[in-house]
Amino acid sequence: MVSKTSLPPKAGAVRVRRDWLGKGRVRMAKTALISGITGQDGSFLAELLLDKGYEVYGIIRRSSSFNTDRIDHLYQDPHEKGTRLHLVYGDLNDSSSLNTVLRQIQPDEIYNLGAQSHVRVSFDIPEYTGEVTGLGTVRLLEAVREAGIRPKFYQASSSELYGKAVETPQTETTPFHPRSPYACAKAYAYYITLNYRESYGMFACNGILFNHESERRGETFVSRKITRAATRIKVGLQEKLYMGNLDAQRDWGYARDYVEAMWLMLNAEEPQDYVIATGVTHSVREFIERTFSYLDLDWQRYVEIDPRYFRPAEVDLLLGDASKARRELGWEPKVNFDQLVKLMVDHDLQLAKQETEATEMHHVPVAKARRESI
Ligand code: NAP
Ligand code: G4F
Repeated sequence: MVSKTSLPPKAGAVRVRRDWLGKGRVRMAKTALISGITGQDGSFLAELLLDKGYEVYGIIRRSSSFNTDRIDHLYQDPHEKGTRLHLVYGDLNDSSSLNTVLRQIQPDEIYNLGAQSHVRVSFDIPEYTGEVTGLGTVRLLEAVREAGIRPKFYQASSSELYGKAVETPQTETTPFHPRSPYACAKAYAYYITLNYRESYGMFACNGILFNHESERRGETFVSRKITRAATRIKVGLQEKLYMGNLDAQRDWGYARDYVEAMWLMLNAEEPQDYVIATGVTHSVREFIERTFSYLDLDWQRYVEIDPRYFRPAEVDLLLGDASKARRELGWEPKVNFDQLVKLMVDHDLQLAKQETEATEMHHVPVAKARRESI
């Protein structure tokens, strides 16, 4: 259902709306705009909203190689009738593109998921992370005001805000202590979202989401780095897995469950901030053990520690209490830790087998690891 389309020409709000929909057509379905639609969460959210009958617009960045893998299965020839997923070019670092997109699409709901989202990388590019992950949010909020529209606004806030956590489990009232440039940028985004709710009466919510993973997780995040490496080791494509701090503990859930919470927040009576978590925490070591044991491998033979993967400041323990979301939104996670590991391993084992076949068929050299840099 994707149409890669350029935006209609700039014009007054009413005329654009009519141009956009085609002469004589009245917009009945709700319209959502997603920044970060090419990311893990963006792809699951797009599916959810399309299932609910929404017209979905996604902001994508220009890239020299295709970056829409996660949403390509939603593709539909734009010449066909009924296309409901549209991709528009824009960037959270570029106010004018956001102003244009907002003025022309006039969405009912905005999900701001776009970010430089890697904590370790944020230490390497702190300024850029601040621009996109922090200031990007105010650019989008200002574009809403500039367009003179009143959409509901979801901000992808993070459990990284708790950082050196002062209490466990963490709730909506636990004080923040960010431990990375990423978390500092997310703190700005959190407060500016709250500020626009209080200053302008916007229906703006922060979802404080704890770690959530899936078969679509970026391969440099720890869960997917582990499942990708272990399955490649299983089929003989890789020999070692180099890791950083195995003692860190995270509250890991399944991304598909978490995007549902985003939608529930924007469709509640009142705009509020919510913690979304499973309420169970595991160490990185446990994630490794569970993955390798599911594959009948002894992890200690394959895993080595490389100090380069340690962070200048670590977040030791995250464990969320999502009671408020359960009570007020009726939200609950459906996938537990074991099921999460299993579904990721099953998926990546297939991928590793395909990789082996492709390697044999085309006689290409085997990469020793997927990505060693982070
Ligand atoms: P992700 O897979 O890294 O996706 C990030 C998305 O942001 C991608 O679509 C990326 O586009 C886009 N993006 C990056 N820079 C941009 C820019 N300058 N302008 C516009 N878009 C830009 O992240 P995710 O795991 O789906 O997470 C979604 C959001 O939730 C992020 O804001 C993240 O920080 C936050 N969050 C995630 C978790 C988690 O555990 N997954 C937990 C709490 C909060 P490209 O594809 O072009 O790079
Ligand atoms: O998977 P990670 O890179 O995720 P992290 O830092 O918790 O951040 C993720 O979750 C946040 C929500 O709390 C999001 F806001 C954020 O956008 C992102 O999605 O690392 C998890 C833990 C860390 O303690 C890290 O030090 O795993 C540890 N770790 C140990 N070895 C490693 C590695 N992490 C990575 N990426 N690579 C390693 O080799």
